[in-house]
Amino acid sequence: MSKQTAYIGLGSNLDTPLQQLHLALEALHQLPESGLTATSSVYTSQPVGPQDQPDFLNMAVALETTLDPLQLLDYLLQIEDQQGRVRERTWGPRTLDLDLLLYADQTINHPRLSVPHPEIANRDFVLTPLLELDASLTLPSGTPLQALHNQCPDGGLTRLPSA
Ligand code: ROI
Repeated sequence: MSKQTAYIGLGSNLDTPLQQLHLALEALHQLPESGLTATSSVYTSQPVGPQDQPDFLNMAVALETTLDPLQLLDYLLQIEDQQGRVRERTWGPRTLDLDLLLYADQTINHPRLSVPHPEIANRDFVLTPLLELDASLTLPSGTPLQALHNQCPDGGLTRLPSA
């Protein structure tokens, strides 16, 4: 496989979220056949879905990798499990969520994986950090993420000062 750029979204709203993000970054740093090339700021965001849960911390990273998308997905699920992710109610709180948002310019419709992430256009907490990484990013269709962001509901994001 040749080297590709993947974009991954990180989110947490349980068990010291900032620490969850830091642990996840360390784990991503250790991935085989891969290198982290950019990390966004961390943002606080209001929960999308049920409101009776804490605010989230969200960020995004760019990863250069020769892993194929399903191999990368398996590593992301492993990292979620290592950090104690328990899948309970749909759209409920979580210690760590790692979403494969974009993989090169590929469109993937696989039973285990949809890329671009199907909710990308509706989620300020995904679009804002992605645009911070690269303001010229587009979907495989050519639609600029900036255009999606202009239409997206305001997610009540606040950028945390960088550590
Ligand atoms: N809401 C926000 N703000 N951030 C998330 O990462 C997030 N993740 C989710 C749901 C529960 C849909 N809501 C979210 O999975």
